Parts: sequence; structure tokens; C-alpha cells
Amino acid sequence: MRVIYSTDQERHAPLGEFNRGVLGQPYERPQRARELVGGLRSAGLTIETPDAFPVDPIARVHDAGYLAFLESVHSEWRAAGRDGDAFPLAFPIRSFRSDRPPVSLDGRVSYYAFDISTVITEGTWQTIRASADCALTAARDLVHDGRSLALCRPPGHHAGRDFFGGYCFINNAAVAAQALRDAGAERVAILDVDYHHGNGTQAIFYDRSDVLYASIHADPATDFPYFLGYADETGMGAGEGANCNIPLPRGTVWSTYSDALDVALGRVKAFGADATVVSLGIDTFAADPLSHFQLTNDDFAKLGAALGTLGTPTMFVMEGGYAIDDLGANLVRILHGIEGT
Ligand code: SP5
Ligand code: ZN
Repeated sequence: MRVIYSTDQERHAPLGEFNRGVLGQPYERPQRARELVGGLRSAGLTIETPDAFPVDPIARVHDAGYLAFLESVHSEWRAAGRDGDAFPLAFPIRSFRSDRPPVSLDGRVSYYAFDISTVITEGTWQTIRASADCALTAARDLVHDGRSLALCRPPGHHAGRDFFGGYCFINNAAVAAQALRDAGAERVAILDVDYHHGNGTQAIFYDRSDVLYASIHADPATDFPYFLGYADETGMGAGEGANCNIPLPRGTVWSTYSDALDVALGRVKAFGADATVVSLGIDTFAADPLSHFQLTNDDFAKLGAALGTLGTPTMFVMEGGYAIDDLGANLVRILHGIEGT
């Protein structure tokens, strides 16, 4: 399995995150990446650095104004004499205009953000470009490699065409899926096994028949991102039937998860994709501090074995996972499961 990662992905370092009303240590922090890399190295895997791609393949799934905002907002924040991280003040919800970004700095941060857990720091732009470069490098070489892992950090699946949130800014899996399409794959499947619904990925491809989005995740009635991810969201227009959500209750253990995985894998296989992108979150782990599924260490080997049955070239894109001490070992269990070793 080819693994791709850049230490530039450690430059996005939020100062804090609100949890239960208190500003504490961010869950999504650079140490996550270092733990994943450390685990893979201990298991004997070699890690390669990505090539640098222009912004064009990212702009295939993201709005140009949104990308310009992400690139400049932190310097604007500093130029305005502010300390700390860029942070939204309001949200354009029901009855507000959401068809145009305001002019002011606070207005624009508020327009593009959908939560308060995802802040923009001095190193964010460089980090998210490096993270996307991992996905783009893996996608470019997938036909040759057969299988690869883009060790993306920060994650991407909550980011939409013109919004950020859920620790995500650039939707690495969506960028990869589009790059695969542009390189000649006629149908691409995205299978999302992160604990949370990938609302950004779903939204990007919702009206398209060429990219299937299938996801197993916590019920949005109880869990983030709260406002998307129900089973009755099946796609729209040409994309009707190319979106498959399988929400599961808190407390879900492997036997239930495994049944859902069989359904999702069945959908992916029936779609007849030329390539598959797996949004690989490992926050389904019982000890994950954000999540409420009950998968064990051993279950990740079973998850890998199931993912290894995908018949197409398959690239894995890292998403969430916050149980720092177990991240590396759980990722290694998945990779061994995939390879049947
Ligand atoms: C990519 C990804 O996994 N994003 C997840 C974003 C979740 N953000 C909000 C989580 C708030 C949950 N509160 C947890 C209480 C823990 N005791
Ligand atoms: Zn997640």
C-alpha cells in the first residue's frame, strides 16, 4: 500500500476548541498526524511526500471565491490587528440571505463557516493544500498503484463547494473523485466510513449520476453534523439513486456495523465504478472522545478485510479519528485487514 503524507500538514494548529462550553485543547490537532505516521512507520511502511498540484483540480469541486477567502483570511485577520484564530460570529440560517458573501472580514468568515469548531490559523492554507496534494497524488497514480492511502490532515468530508466546518476546509475525497473522473474514470464511488456523515461530499455530488456517495454514520438526529445524513436523502435530478445514507444509533457494535457495511459495499459494487475513494474515518472506535459507536481494536482488522473486497482500484483518504493513543495502531490494523496480512 502506497502511503502519502507531508509534514506541511502539521502547520494548521488551532489554539483551542469549545467543548461543553469550555475552551480546551482542540481534538483535531497536529499530533493526530504524527501518531498516524508513527504507527505506520513502526509497522514498517514507507511514507512518501506528495507532489505539489496547482489549485485548478481543487477548484473543480470548490467555489473560486471560497478558495480565495481561505487563502487570504488569516492575513486579513492579522492585518486587522487581531490575535488568535479566525472564527465566525454569525450564521446565515433560515430567513437570512445566503446567496452572496458580505464584504467585511467577520461577515465573510460567518458566511463560509458552518460551525464554531473549525478555525483558520496562520498555517491553515499551506496545510490544507498539502493535504489535498496527498489526495491528488494518490488519485493521479491510482491506476498504477491499485491501492493507496492519502494520509490527509486536516480531514475533508464536511467541507462543501463553498463552506468549511467539522475540522474540514478542502474536501480531499471529493477532489480525488473529481480528479479520477477527469483522468478518464467514468464512474467513481465514494464510501465514507467516518463516524460522522460527510455532508460536504454528499452536497458536492448530490445531483450527479457519475459519482456515488455511500455513507455509514451516526444518526444526524443525535450527532454532528446534525442537518444532513438521513436515509431518505437519495440524490436529486440526474443524481437520484446515487446517494446512500445508512445512519446508525449511538452504541452501535460491530455486528450491526458489519451488516450496514455489507449493504454499503453492495451498493458500491452494484454501481460498477472504475475506481473507489474510501473516506476513512477511525472515529467509530469505542474510545473515541467525540463519538458513540463501539468498534474495538480487532474490529478495525475486520473493517479492513471488508474494504479489501472492493474489486476496483481503491484509494483511502484519511478523515476523522481522535483517540490519539490508538490512532496509529488502529490504522495499521485496517491496512493489514485490507491486504489480508
Ligand atoms: C472529520 C470529523 O470527524 N469531524 C468531526 C467534527 C465534530 N465536531 C463537533 C463535535 C462535538 C462533539 N462534542 C463531543 C462531546 C464529547 N464529550
Ligand atoms: Zn468524524
